[in-house]
Amino acid sequence: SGEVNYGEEMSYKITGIEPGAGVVAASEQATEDYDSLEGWQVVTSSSGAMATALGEAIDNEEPIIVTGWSPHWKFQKYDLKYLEDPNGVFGDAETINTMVRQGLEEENPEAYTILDQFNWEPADIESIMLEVSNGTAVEDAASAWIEENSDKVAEWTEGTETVDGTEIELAYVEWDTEVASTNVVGQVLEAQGFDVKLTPLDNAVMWSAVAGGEADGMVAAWLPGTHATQFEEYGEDVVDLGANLEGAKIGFVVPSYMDIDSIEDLSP
Ligand code: PBE
Repeated sequence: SGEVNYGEEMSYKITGIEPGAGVVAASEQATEDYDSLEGWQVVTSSSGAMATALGEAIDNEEPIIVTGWSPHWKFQKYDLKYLEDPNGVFGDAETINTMVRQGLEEENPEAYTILDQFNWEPADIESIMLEVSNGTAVEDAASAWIEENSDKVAEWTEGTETVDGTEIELAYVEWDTEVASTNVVGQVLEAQGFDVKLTPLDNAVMWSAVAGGEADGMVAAWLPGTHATQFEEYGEDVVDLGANLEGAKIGFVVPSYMDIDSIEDLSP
């Protein structure tokens, strides 16, 4: 492999997502760390635009490299592979953690406990993301999942009592993963009697909002690698409730029909 000049075919462009995403920062780092990516550029856009570009490239059997992550519905919809990353720029498997503001445990113990107990598997979140990618409203996909998984949800609310309109605000970023998880947790809290507000923000703003107490929490911290910069800046001012999902990953993702396996198979 490595003989096809994909660089020229792609104008040396990697299809990125939102500028604030950790996967974009890691991708830009990769273009500096790999000789094979000299002269390549990460073009930022949005998660939605990335998904559209990926779908179009696959329809036309054209080469494309996207800044990808798992869990994600694209792996269920298309035949894709991660490019090997021998330099380890994208890190290993990650967890998605829940972070809450200081003082939440004392001031809102029921919400704190539910957020602390929230925990699920890649297959759970992927099933919701797939529905949403097929056109179902996220509110409907989330409520259907909750209905079908009442055992799991009961574990999250275990030991808590219902409340009467206590306010709780969750920050998130409009990435497919976070849209799914935040909506599920929001609906579970609502069913327990909370007055829930879900606030979409830029990544860094999400972290600073929880650190500064403007938001009560978030379920969108990708660690240890993807949000290392944000964790370094805000980690001491947030309360880390640990992983809500294990087996997350980021990297360059390409259609399986591309005749390369590693970042090193590309050429400048
Ligand atoms: N993501 C999805 C985010 C974290 C969740 C991989 C696009 C990021 O890169 O920051």
